[in-house]
Amino acid sequence: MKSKLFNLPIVIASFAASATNINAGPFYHEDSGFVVIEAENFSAQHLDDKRRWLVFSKNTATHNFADADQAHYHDASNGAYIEVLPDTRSNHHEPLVRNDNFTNNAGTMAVLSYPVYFETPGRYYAWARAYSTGSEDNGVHLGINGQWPASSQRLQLCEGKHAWTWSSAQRVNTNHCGTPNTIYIDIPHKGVHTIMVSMREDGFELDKLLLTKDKSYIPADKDKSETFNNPKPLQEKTQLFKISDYSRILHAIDDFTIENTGEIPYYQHKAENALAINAVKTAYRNKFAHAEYNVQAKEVGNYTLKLVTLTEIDGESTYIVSINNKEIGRFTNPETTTDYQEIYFNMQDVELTKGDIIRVSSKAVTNGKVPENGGTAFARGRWRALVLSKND
Ligand SMILES: [Ca+2]
Ligand SMILES: [Ca+2]
Ligand SMILES: [Ca+2]
Ligand SMILES: [Ca+2]
Repeated sequence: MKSKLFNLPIVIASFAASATNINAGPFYHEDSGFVVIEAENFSAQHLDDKRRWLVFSKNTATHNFADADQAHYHDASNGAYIEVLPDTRSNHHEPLVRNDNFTNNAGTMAVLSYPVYFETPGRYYAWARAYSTGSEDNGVHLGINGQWPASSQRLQLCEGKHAWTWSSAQRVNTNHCGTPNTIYIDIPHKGVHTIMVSMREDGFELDKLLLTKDKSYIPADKDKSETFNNPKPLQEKTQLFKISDYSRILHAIDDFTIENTGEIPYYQHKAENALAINAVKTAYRNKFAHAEYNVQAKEVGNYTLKLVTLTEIDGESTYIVSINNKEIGRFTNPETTTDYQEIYFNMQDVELTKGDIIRVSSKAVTNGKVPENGGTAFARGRWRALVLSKND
């Protein structure tokens, strides 16, 4: 079972490290007309019962497949490469067996996939960095999206034996070594396309692929680094941190109506996305302000309600939730040393009917701890949301 090890693509450290990127593999994109791929970072391999691309690096275990040469990872880009094995035809004395150790039918044996996002469609000249030690290990097919265009079949190396060598030559009947700079792939439109590799001759060793829109570009040595898709971090939420299982969030500012009953009003504290009481006005202190929500037909059902309030250092406000003037919850914020921490108060088993009026009330209070203008500062009864979680 040791050989199974060979089948695993190398995982790039930067992709493996992030917990929020667990499913991300080495996905490529075009960067300014270039796509650079480490061959060992393929996403998938198919049709590999007879021949299979195996990854070689300093971490590779020994194997017992037919193979005429030693491993060549020392000079390989990224310290790793792939070879399609077994290699039962390493020289022309060994018999050629079609669809076994050789195939001119591109896309039928040991097919690798590399998904790439292309911003720029058009013609890309394709180069392969390969290592050949004989005459029967130096041809490979390239393709795109399951197609194997005539322009990208039979990539061939002749020169540069026993060294990692770039080639973009296509083998033709009149020149078995291939015509230099003739392999190309046309990208039909902007979007994700799968660049593909398949076996032509077993024993082929492939280190790296380079696609360029620049016909005169000639890669050298290990050339450019891989062109990875490098997404920016996703936007994380900055509020309602612990709300993860809900049917509907009723936002204090957006969904509640500030009740106009002649009692004290709320104002909208936009920066904190909360309703609040302007406790600068002494007449607004120690009295309840109210806001209401009218239950819609689609919200009828049995719920757990969660009131989200915000702590304030200068007082512990009281909150009341009622439905049709019947109180279903009364809560007081805990003491805090940090302003605007979210506090969650639960109300279980709440039946909501169409037309019900949900009212949230709160009060501006002081705990006498924060001096202000000869007196002490008041908490403003801030709250952010009422969260509805439907019970099954
Ligand atoms: Ca070998
Ligand atoms: Ca061979
Ligand atoms: Ca070989
Ligand atoms: Ca490589």
